[in-house]
Formats: sequence, C-alpha cells, structure tokens
Amino acid sequence: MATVNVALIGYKFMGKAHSNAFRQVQHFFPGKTQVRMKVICGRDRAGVEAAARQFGWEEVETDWRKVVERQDIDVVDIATPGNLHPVMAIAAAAARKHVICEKPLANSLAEARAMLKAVEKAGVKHMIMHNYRKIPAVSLVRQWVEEGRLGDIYHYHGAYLQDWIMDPNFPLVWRLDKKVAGSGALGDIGAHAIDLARFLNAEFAAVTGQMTTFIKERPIPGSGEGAWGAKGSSSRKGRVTVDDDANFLARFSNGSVGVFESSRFCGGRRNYNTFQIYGSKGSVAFNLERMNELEFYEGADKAGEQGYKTIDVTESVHPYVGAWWPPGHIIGYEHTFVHAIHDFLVALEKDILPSPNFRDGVKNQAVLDAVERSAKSGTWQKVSGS
Ligand code: SOE
Repeated sequence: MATVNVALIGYKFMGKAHSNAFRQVQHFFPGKTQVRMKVICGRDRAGVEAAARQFGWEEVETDWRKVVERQDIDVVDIATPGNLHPVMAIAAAAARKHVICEKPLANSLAEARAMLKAVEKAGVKHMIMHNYRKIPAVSLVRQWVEEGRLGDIYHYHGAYLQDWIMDPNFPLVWRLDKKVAGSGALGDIGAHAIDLARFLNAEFAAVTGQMTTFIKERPIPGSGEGAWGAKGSSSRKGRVTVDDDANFLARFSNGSVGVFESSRFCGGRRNYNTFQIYGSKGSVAFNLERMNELEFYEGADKAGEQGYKTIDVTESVHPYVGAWWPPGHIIGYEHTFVHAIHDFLVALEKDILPSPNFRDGVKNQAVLDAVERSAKSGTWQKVSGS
C-alpha cells in the first residue's frame, strides 16, 4: 500500500472539513493509498494544537514555509483565506508537492493563472476543492446531462443564498475585507454556483451583473474572532470593502442562458445552494439544504400525469452512495469532502489529473473577473478563455 503524507494549512472551518475527510476516506473508501495526517499548520499555536488533538494530526507547525519545504510531505492542502492561496500553492509546486486548494483559487484572474502555470510547470497533481460536485445528486445530474436525458439545455438558474451577516453588528471579519477575501458573496458562494454551472451545463461566454453592499460599516472584531460570530467586538467601525450580494445574467457556449444570485442577506436561507436546469426533454431542481433529493421532470410523462417527482438519491447505484449506508440513510455536507479526497487519491494512484483542478479554478476565476468588470462598467462582459 502506498502512503501519502499530507500537510494541511488552515485549521478553522475548512481545516475541520478537510481534516475529517482525510480521516474518514480510508475507512469508507479503502483503496491502494494510506493517508498519513502528518502536520497541520496555522498561525495561532494554541489553536492549531487543539485542532491537531481534535482531528488526529501527528504534528503542528506555525510557519507554512517550513511545511512546504519538508522532504517527507507529498501533498499540501491549502485551506486558508484566498489572499494566501497563490504564494502557498506556487511554493508548494516549486517544492514538487501535489496541491489541493480551497475555492476560489485566488483573489484575481492573474493570480489564478500564475498558480496554474506553477503546478503545470512542476508536473504535480492539483485539485480545487469544489466539493459540491461530489454530492451524489449533483454527480447524477452530470450523468444525465451527458446521457442527454435533459435534451438541449435552454436555462440554467443558480442561486447560493445565506443570511449570516444580516445583523449590522456582525463584525468586520476577514470575509468582508477585499484585501483578504478578494470579493464577498461573489467569490465565496458565487464561485460555487459558477463551478456547478460549468460542471453541469457549459462554459460561460458572457455575463452582465451587479454587486451590492447593503451594510457599509461594521464593528472592528475583537480578539479571537471567528468567521461566523463575534467575540468581544470593539465599538470602533470599519468599512466593508466587498459585496454582500452579486447577481448576474449569463450566456453559455452551448446557447443556453443563465440567471445567478449569490447573497448573504436572504433571511432564512442558511446554506441554500440551488440550481434548476431546463432542457428540451426534461428539467431538474436541486437544493443543498435537501441534498439527498432531486426534483426531476421528464417531459415524456403521460398526458395529465406530468409533473416533478422527488428522487431519493440514496441508492447504491448512485455516485458515492454505496460506500456509506443503505437506501434512505442520508449523508451530509461533510461527506462531499470525503468524496473529493477519495477522487484525489484515485487520481494519484492512476497518475491522472484530479477533477476539478486548477484549470477549472482559472475558468471559474475568469467568470468572477467578468462579473466584477460588468458590475463596474454596467455592460455585458465576455468571459476570457483560460
Ligand atoms: C461561507 O459562505 C461558506 O463557508 C463557504 O466559504 C463554503 O465554501 C461553503 O461550502 C459553505 O459556506
């Protein structure tokens, strides 16, 4: 059995999800590769040490460069804010490490392209953690589209709505700082909607959009701030430099049209990542908050009996499901990361490029870039090639 020594940079929300995936993958997807969770890295030693104990990492490091340069590390997994993705990924590639990176790939198209150039020059494997492609229902829709079950696609609607910053007193965390996050809802959750549209429908040709910041000033965080909640925020306020909402129209390379919304101000939508696809032979609708179900309309229904049916995507014939539980025993958000890491390990074993990878990251970044250009210019913008 081959052993892969992994280093994870980042230990908060995504660090937790990735740690769990490395831990669980070999239990539920036993393969030819043994994962060793060698070292977890973060700036705050106490925080990283607690994460190492909680998730079972062998060692702790507070200097990411030392991690990247270690001879015993095979894979560097970057689960940090986007402003650190380029420097870390480029250094890891130069050190001949395979690289996994959270989405979006970077905070700009130029940086994303530089990351892709570095990993391709180094000849290392690379994956971008667009975990929602690995939901059984989403992978099933991809199969249907490839089989032509939906026919020619007319419409793709993608909406990813949350509500975690509607309180004006929610502090100015890093996700609300353009220098760190690159953009707000657009790059964070809009990136997921864009990637799913590319995975399920087609490449983007052009977009026209708008970006809005509803609350323009927020309390400066106190110490020990988390991305999800305030601990001792100060009374001083700082300017929000990113979008709270981004919505846009799209034209796709296959002639279909799209409508997209990414917002953190939709009350009651906690993690409402949805899409609807309307084709000449059928339609599908998906909602992450009900991720084991798929609404399916097949136009060939008998007259008077047409309508959507709810498919429980929990059968062993469905992608990934057979590794888990019997029919009807649903899976959750964390399983999507396990599936992604499983696919990454299989790509290493087969010496093939993981999917999605940095090429997808660059194509997604090109759409983000076009939406931002459109929001500034008020005009349609073409999406540049990778
Ligand atoms: C915050 O919006 C967030 O954590 C995203 O950054 C993740 O990618 C998404 O899976 C859940 O919501």
